[in-house]
Amino acid sequence: MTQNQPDQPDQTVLITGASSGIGAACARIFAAAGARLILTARRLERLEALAAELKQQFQTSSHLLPCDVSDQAAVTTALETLPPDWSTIDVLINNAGLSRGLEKLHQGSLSDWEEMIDTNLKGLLYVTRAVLPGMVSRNRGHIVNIGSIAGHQTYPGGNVYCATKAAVRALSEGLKMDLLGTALRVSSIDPGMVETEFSEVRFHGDRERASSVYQGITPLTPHDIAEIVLFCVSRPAHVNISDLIVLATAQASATMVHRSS
Ligand code: NDP
Ligand code: 8X3
Repeated sequence: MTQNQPDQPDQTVLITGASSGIGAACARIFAAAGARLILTARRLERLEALAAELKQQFQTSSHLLPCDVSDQAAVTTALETLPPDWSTIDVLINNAGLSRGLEKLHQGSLSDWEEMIDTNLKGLLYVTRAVLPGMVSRNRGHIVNIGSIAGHQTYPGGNVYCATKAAVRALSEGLKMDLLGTALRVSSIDPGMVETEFSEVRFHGDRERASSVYQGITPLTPHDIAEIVLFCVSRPAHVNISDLIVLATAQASATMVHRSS
């Protein structure tokens, strides 16, 4: 499956936020490529259903790790107590994340801000801190962070969400620098509009408002992004795709979208 040992398809890939959207699509595409999967998210029943599907379709071995990435103690314990045959992680896909609200900063909800910062930024750090030492000691591994166009360009009401994704971009850059001289690779994949549960979560379950986000355009699909993640991971060992912005054809920037009426 991957660049380092193409003759060993059974690399172990840990995907955060595997219960939905881009994370679930990554699970499917890496399973099809022959990977073993560590699937994490808070909703265990969804992970169980996904693992059963992948077992049936691709004979995939999955290890389920129900976990809230914003709970530092839970993350550390979960990763420290992995069974020995699951503790060598080759690829980490830091995908778990969310947006909450689209209010102007002076009207924003502090709990929404905290949830975004704790998940998108601190959660990514906790998981990475727990997984990375093993990769460094083996001199082998690939970290893929799912950033966003929002980490490159801020949009009205995006304030704190955009700040967390700008932070993810800075962390990806910093990590690449810190790992210079090792064989480890770091990639940031930064999508624009992808139709997932993202907008429903942003608007606290308001499905009508969420679906209006994608009205009149053909948005990216989670599978589109998963294909790109797999492409990054399967490049030859000397190729590090550092940062990729991926937009729907109908989107030109964080704020410019062409909608057919
Ligand atoms: P979804 O809402 O469909 O999926 C989000 C995933 O993150 C779920 O699996 C959810 O699992 C998990 N998650 C959220 N909070 C936590 C938490 N505290 N602990 C563990 N897991 C958590 O959205 P997407 O697939 O769209 O989002 C995936 C990533 O892609 C996010 O980082 C998002 O910011 C980014 N992104 C999305 C874009 C889009 O337009 N959709 C564009 C650019 C980037 P559970 O609730 O079961 O814990
Ligand atoms: C998600 C895409 O444009 O809503 O990161 O910020 S956007």
